[in-house]
Amino acid sequence: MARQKLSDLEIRSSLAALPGWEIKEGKLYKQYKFGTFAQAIGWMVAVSIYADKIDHHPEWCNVYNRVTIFLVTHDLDNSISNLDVELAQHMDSLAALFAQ
Ligand code: H2B
Repeated sequence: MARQKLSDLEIRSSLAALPGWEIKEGKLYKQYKFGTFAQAIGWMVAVSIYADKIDHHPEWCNVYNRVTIFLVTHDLDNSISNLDVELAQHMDSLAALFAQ
């Protein structure tokens, strides 16, 4: 799918439908807290399969049961694109399958 830079208005309206997501350092940002380390890693593996499929990869960091995420599009001068929003939506859907 093509990457397309989003306008500030498009980013704001996308955020309205993405609970817990915010803009930090010019990137889409969220921190998830799972019940256990295994749930956090299981979710990361599920997300990885999807991220690779759409060729759009998160910047993320895991510490025990927490995962900190930053999403941005390097190919578009580090702007926020439709693929960042799509990946954020998919992360939330998959998180619902893992206990938090
Ligand atoms: N992931 C993210 N988050 N942003 C990108 O711009 C990006 C990517 N570009 N994954 C892709 C890979 C690009 O490097 C390859 C060549 O398609």
